[in-house]
Amino acid sequence: MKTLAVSALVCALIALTRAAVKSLLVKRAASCPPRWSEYNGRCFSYIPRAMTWAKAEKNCLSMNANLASVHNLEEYHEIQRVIMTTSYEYKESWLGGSDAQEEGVWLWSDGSRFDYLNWCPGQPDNRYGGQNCLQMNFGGEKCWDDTACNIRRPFVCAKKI
Ligand SMILES: [Ca+2]
Ligand SMILES: [Ca+2]
Repeated sequence: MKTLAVSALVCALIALTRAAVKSLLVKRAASCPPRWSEYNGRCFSYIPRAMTWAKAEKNCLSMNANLASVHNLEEYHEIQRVIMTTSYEYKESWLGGSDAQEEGVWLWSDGSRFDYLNWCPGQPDNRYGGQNCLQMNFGGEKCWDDTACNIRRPFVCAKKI
């Protein structure tokens, strides 16, 4: 009788585990909309149409996203890969960083912590006293530069799953 109870319990556990794994797999498959790529709990999309930083952010917002924030080198490489997949080059593109509210205080438009930096050497330099938006894939090192927010760049949107 005891053996029967134990094996029933084991069967129940196996069934539960299978159900949990299945629901995880199903959830995972349905996690990002078509043409968005999933990485580390977020969905990323490269929009090749060049526009100002603010228009780019509004465009992302219309898709329930923000301009992408970046929190480590692996994420940065993933965003570069997403751009490369569409444009076949490392195009200079907007990310969600800006110091428009206060010079030198960088914030991500999605409200996350500015906890990772990949500035190019000598950047951010706020050149001509008016560079408040963050473009990626800048220069030979494909790193970050602050530039004028009203120039037009393609951009990367990101949203949580
Ligand atoms: Ca600035
Ligand atoms: Ca600059």
